[in-house]
Amino acid sequence: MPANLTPAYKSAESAYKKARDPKERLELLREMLRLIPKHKGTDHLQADIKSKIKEVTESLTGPKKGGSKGGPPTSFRPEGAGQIALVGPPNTGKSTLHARLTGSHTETGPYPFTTQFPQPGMMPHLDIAFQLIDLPPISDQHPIPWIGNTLQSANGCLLVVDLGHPECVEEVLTVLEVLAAKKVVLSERWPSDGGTVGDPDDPFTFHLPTLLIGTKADRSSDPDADLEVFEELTGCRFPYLAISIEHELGLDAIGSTLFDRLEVVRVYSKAPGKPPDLDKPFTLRKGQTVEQLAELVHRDFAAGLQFARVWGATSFDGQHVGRDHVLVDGDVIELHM
Ligand SMILES: Nc1nc2c(ncn2[C@@H]2O[C@H](COP(=O)(O)OP(=O)(O)O)[C@@H](O)[C@H]2O)c(=O)[nH]1
Ligand SMILES: [Mg+2]
Repeated sequence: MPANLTPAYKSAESAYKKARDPKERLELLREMLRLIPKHKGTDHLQADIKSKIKEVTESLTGPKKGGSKGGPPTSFRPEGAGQIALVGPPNTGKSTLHARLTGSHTETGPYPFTTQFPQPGMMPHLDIAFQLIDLPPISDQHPIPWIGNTLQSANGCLLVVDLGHPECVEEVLTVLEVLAAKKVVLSERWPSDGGTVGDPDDPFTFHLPTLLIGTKADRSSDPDADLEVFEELTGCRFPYLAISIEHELGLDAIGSTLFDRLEVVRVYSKAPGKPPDLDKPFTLRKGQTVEQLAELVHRDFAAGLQFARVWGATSFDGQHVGRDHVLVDGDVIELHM
């Protein structure tokens, strides 16, 4: 029996697929459930939506333990220029990397499964920051019930591997399988490649842009060659970087790669008659407009917006522009209400 989904339902579903904030996703899931035509042909989809609602609700309050709610939260509202999850097998250096890049004090150790719960932190890059989420190792021995849901708020992930470890290839293939079973597909496509392609018939399969990170490069004579061989053996085509915490190698490239691949655009706001605030840019994505900046500055600004003035690389100084004007990195904007 065909599902015969209505345009209103489809629009809620496509908003859900784009949403990153768990609270926003929860609202959109409820809207999907309200709007979905209630008949036999949508039984499966209705059940999927209900179980998603349960999952996201629980993730916001912490995982259930012994029937009662409690424990740390397992999903996070994205902050900064993008949310990036640290994914990988045990002992590859995820927490060490997280601590080095964010200044966090997440536990690290020479034994597996030191990290139990997700740990957010901010990683500065230029005058912005990315949110890095450290995660427990992914393996088939220690299932993590909330992992699929936690990853859904991410804009991308770092797949952290230790190429010096003899079982590296098998372990990473297991990570990919475990995630696929949770409907999370690690994808080599980033927004800079035109974005990931989802399955139009399955709103709950999630494609996560992935950057492969080969750690402990201090132990290898040719870490880039190792990564190339690794991709051949696994059939993966992720963009990759070799790094070492011990030798401070390749660390800056992580921020700049994320910046480019996510197509981050920094925009500086300015009040009329005042100098621009060059300390704290707003972060948008390539192709976003004055209207989307206004929404970021204040919820009600977009509605009352009359025009804007722009100082930047693709406009003459103080140029008047409308709400559909596309912003570029480094633009200074004055919003007129
Ligand atoms: N030689 C070397 N060891 C590292 C590097 N990064 C992490 N390690 C070590 O790898 C082990 C596992 O690190 P940890 O961050 O706890 O791994 P996680 O399980 O992936 O979070 C620790 O003993 C770290 O000191 C590195 O760049 N070089
Ligand atoms: Mg760890």
